Amino acid sequence: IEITYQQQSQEAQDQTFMERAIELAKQGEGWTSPNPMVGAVIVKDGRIIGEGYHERCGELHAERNAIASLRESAEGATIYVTLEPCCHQGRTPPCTEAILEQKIGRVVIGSRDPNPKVAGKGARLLREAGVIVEEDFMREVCDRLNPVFFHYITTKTPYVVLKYAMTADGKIATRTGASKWITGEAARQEVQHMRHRYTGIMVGIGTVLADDPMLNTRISGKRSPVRIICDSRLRIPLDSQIVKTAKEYLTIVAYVGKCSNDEKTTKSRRCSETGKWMNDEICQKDLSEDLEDKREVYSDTDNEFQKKIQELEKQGVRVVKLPGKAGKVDLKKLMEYLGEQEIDSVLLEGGGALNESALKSGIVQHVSAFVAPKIFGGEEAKSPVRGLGVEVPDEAVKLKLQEVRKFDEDLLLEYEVENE
Ligand code: AOF
Ligand code: ZN
Repeated sequence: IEITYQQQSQEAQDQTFMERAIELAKQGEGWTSPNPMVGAVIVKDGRIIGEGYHERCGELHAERNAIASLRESAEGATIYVTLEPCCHQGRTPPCTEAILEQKIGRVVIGSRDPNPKVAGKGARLLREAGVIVEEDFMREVCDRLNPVFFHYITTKTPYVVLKYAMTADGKIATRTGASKWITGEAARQEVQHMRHRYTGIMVGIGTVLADDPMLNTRISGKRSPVRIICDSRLRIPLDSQIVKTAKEYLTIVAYVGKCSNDEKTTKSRRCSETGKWMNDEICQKDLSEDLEDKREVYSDTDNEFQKKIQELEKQGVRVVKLPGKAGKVDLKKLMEYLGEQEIDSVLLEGGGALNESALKSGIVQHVSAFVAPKIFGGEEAKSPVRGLGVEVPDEAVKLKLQEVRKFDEDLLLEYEVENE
């Protein structure tokens, strides 16, 4: 009975300290990218003697920060860390070394680190050095800290969050296009937090032309995201808010180029509004996306085009030419490019056409859908995802409900996307 009691109390203690480590990890939210959020707590004789978290990419890891806070020896102590300690030389030296140097006796780990440079090697190295290592402790809770990191480190492309606010009947605007506001103050404040949390924010050129948005974070002390505009034909106005503030907020405009074969291309393209093929001949055939690509030859040698690029660059915009897919920026390629720029996550804020392309191309990992307690009605009133949509329910993009949150009377539905 005595032993059972002790075991239970040890487990309860472990939980308390891991919870503290999780709380610490969260303090790095929005600042650690492309690194994970990690917290660490060092405990001796049931007392916390050191704690820390990963504050910013390039700076010390959680374990080393916890060690730096020590005011006494950690020999024989337990360290609780929300992620497997690293064992590689990255921007900073391996945490396993620091743990061994301190002669810490036990390491309790939450999440596993899928970084190929770590991936179990950190835990093994500690074990081989004689340290007691416990893995997967409160793993699910710890894993919830870092879906972005887990995706980015394994795919090298950003974790994309599709976010929209709609009425209870699925409208993002009224028939006249008015959309201010769908949700209330508290929900809109949460969107501001999302902009801090994710590294990039992306919209289509249609949204820029219609709303002239800033796409920044309007909470002092918070980070603003890198702004990414999908603008295949480079239509962004030089006097738009985005361009005017590009020196202040990093801004990437992705374009495809002018189609040298424009007439032929428009003819053979399926109209995204009506779903009709613009050319009956091709309508009969199954026009694969590859074929569409071959049909379209893009060039940006046009003088007018070059001038626009120069002017945008002068204003501080980073203009990036990408391959096209059916006349639009190939989103998979764009994600690869953003990944190379260490953009580990993207908040996708519409519009409906870009949302559709994003879902279709399989780049979306998560959906954050706000639902406001009101009904707009109207056939002409837009919904979050445009295009043709699927033909049968079986073809739907499948989601897995993760969490339901409430902001006053608005709901926030958090879904993971089940990409094949
Ligand atoms: C930890 N504790 O607090 C963090 C870890 O370039 P570096 O040196 O910052 O290393 C980044 C990698 O280290 C990152 O990809 C992930 O595998 C791990 N992050 N590990 O033990 C931490 N932030
Ligand atoms: Zn480390």
